[in-house]
Amino acid sequence: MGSIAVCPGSFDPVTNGHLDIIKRGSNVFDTLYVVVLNNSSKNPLFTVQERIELLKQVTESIPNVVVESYSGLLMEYAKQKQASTILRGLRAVSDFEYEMQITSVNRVLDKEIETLFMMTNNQYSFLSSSIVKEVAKYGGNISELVPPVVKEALSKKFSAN
Ligand code: COD
Repeated sequence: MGSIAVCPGSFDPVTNGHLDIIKRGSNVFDTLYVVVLNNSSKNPLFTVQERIELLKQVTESIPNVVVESYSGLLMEYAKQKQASTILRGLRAVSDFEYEMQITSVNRVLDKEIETLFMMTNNQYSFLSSSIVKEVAKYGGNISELVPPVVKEALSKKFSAN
């Protein structure tokens, strides 16, 4: 069995920053599960199914990436997949406290599975799903921030509202 990692997130929606971490992660691990989970402190714009569809479309050329969703705890999912590693992206110092908190909780839940952090590509250090939604909502140009299918999905969402 090769190396297995899980890249968890809300992905509401997937951005070029996420995609960069997913691509680089897929070069490091034999199999990378990208999993859409619930973050109870966020109020999502896209349904889980919509987020999965977008992730599948933007990762279809990466053969060792598998996209799924899970409604329980991240560590339960990782155990089911026999993953050795949780892969997270780090953007700025502001991410640190939050990441340290969830990593510490996850370590209490499972001591065997390690969390690894990949530094953002400088080009995407400012980028988040929230920023993208904010710009798209007011009709700004998000072409450099998200893949074309995501741009289209966002304009549909906001024109429907
Ligand atoms: N550059 C680099 N990395 C980035 C960028 C960028 N521009 N943007 C985002 N990332 C990284 C993030 O740092 C993160 O590692 C990943 O991409 C996903 O980001 P988000 O914002 O989509 O996902 P989060 O932070 O909302 O994910 C939180 C979880 C859903 C993983 C968490 O809430 C969770 O595990 N939920 C399941 C329930 C659970 O197990 N809870 C216990 C632990 S809190």
